[in-house]
Amino acid sequence: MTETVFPKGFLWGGATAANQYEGAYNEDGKGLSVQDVMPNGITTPPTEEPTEDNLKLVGIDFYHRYKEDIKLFAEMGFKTYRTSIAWSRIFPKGDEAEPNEAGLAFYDAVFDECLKYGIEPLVTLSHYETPLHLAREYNGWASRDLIGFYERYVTTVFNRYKDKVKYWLTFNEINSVLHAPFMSGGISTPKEELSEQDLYQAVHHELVASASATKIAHEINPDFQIGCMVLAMPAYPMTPNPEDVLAARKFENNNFLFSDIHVRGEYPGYAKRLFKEKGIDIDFAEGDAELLKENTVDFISFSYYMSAAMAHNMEEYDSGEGNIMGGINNPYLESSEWGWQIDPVGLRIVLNDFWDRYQKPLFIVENGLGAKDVLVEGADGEMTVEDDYRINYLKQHLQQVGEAIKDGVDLMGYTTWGCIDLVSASTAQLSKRYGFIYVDRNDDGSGTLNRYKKKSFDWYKEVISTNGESL
Ligand code: BGP
Repeated sequence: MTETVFPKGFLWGGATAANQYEGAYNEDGKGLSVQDVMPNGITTPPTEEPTEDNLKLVGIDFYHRYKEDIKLFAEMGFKTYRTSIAWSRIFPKGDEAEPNEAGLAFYDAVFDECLKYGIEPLVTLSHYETPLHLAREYNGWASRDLIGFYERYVTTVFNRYKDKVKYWLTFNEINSVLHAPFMSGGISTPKEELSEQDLYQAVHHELVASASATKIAHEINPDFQIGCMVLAMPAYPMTPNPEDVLAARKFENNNFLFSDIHVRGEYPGYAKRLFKEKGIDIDFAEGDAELLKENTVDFISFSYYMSAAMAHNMEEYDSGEGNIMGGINNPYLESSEWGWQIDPVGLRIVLNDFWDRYQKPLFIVENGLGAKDVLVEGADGEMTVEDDYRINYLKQHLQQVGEAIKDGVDLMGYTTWGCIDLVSASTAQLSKRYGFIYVDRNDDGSGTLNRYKKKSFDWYKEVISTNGESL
């Protein structure tokens, strides 16, 4: 780009989640979360107790190294930093009356450290880390009881951090409850035994909890900006056959359903039809409809990793192995080492779709390339990673973001996923790396935990310092 199209004050930064990098899983009063019994990612059932092979128990030890890490983020020039609060640090079991002071103090220290460098915290309240006790005793978000526990938790942290944090996200990728009920919703019933009724009812509880959190937040501090967070995935028809176009639309609607309710405050007509056809009858408690309608979000945030190709006759095609929500292998796109199809233009499409649909500010809070990095000695004698593939990926995506801004999209910011290497959510491994900063820890748990700047570190630093002009 010869001149920047990114607005003044654009929030450049990076994103993480507590369970994937903090470690210290049982320190200072923290209770267990669902992640502490998920050593193998989403496809394998949870273990009874935490096991040593679970990389998340130590993570990348951010809990003890946050000063060093935030300093590196500041060196890159981050304007914002997305992290989550581990609910089980604040309410170790999730249902007790009083919070854990040591947990609250930890996030005070983290946010203070960010603010010291002028970095605005962007905080996810629930990022795949429901307290395990709530999962085991209540069946997680399948139970309406979770709404009350969540309200208590968010009220506590909103009050505590009201002068430190302005931007909040209620639930990470809320639509993922349908695909990963234990990880995303703390639902202990095995997936095969869950009906769609159960799943959509659980989502309803989260949507009501999100609206309630939005209400509480605005009462505590009217300046708070509350966002929803959805996993975004545009869908393309495999052919111009109208039946394929319709199949693609239906797939997209399965995702829009969530943002529609967050932003417009009511279930859309197509959802009512879908539920009728599937025999789903959502149990609305008294006041739910009003709460949803009156407490819509201030902005829409989303993760973007890939698009999906759809047809009415899916069985006749090769399925896109690796694509998180399924779909057909798109012959026009390349794939990452994990089979995730790479589609920068899809990001422009998704931005325009959201903007046209809602006319509310947008925030890209996850995007990036998971890759197998190799640590080598750089020209200056320091260890580094020559990650030109990551630079290319991010550059192509950001150029499309620039196009979307030129299209008229109102975008608040962009945070790359896993700005420092962390444990992967789907595979629970460390070898799927996203960071600008390499962390010396391997899938077998070995490593010094030392941090090294990758080539992309300086590249991103320049993108930020030129407000995107260097792209
Ligand atoms: C999103 C999650 C993140 C993150 C990312 C990358 O779905 O919100 O927690 O992990 O995906 O996925 P993975 O780690 O599986 O590569």
